[in-house]
Amino acid sequence: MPDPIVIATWPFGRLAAETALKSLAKGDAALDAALAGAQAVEDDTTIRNSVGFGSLPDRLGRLTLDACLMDGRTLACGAVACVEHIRHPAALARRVMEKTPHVMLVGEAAKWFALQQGFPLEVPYTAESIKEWLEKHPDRQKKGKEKEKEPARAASAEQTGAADINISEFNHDTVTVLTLDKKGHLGGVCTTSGLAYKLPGRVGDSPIIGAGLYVDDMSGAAGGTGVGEEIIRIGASLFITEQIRVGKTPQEACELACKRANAAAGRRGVHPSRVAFLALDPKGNVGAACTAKTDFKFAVGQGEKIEMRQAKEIGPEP
Ligand code: SD4
Repeated sequence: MPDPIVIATWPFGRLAAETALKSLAKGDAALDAALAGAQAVEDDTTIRNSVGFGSLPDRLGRLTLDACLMDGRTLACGAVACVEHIRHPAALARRVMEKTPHVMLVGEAAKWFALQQGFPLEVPYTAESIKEWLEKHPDRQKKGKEKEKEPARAASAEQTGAADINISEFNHDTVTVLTLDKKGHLGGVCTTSGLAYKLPGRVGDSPIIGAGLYVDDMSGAAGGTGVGEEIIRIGASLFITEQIRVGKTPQEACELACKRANAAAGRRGVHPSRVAFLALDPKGNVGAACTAKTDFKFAVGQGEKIEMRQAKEIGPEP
């Protein structure tokens, strides 16, 4: 049996990996360990970018959270999307998985279910998150720049809000935690507040099984982070695990997903967005890759050690 292992997205993945590794060392199941790791990041309100309370809200100032999880033993899975005032959306997703016949609950109804399950309603904002949200609001930045633009272009960006739905260094980051336990089972959890300043109601890849996360003991575990629209478009996580199923290594499978994302952007005549993938197979092999300029770092925890690694960038084919 391979040693337990955890991998988790972005520099704050270290906290997730440390927490999950302790849980795996005690003999906890992969899913329990992944959830403990993800929850540690949800609980850290200094992580402003986009996980849990204290992160940056949507365009109208509402913090809405998305999460999902999946158990590689049984393909049991659960998800919540666009849920407000609940501190632990990944734990709520687990209740959807365990207490309902459904896979996903959204919005007000997910909050209603949370209350029914005994989750408290809490205020998700901190003084720092409100200050930063106000200061960096794209509409505010735009005001300064608008004078330089011709009026027609400024108006159309205003109408759709779409011009700002991309990634910069401060508006994103999702924690995805993939684990392999002592018994050789895989688990995965993904939790986020999505892209900062997203349009109200927008849901990205993170709570969508097959897009932001997929976990199957018979193939592998995979997760995504970055611009969710691009990850959904190529069904990335299921694609990666299916590549592992037919013999690719997790590294090869993640690189193939980046090539798909690049090709999909090419077909629409746009530059590829920043997306990143990570994957783990049942033997404990790890892979990760990202599109150009994504600068994707991830944590790998095994034995007593947590190591930060830099993912390979895959640019568009010439
Ligand atoms: C989303 N994929 O909501 C998430 C955001 C993210 O790194 O992961 N950013 O689209």
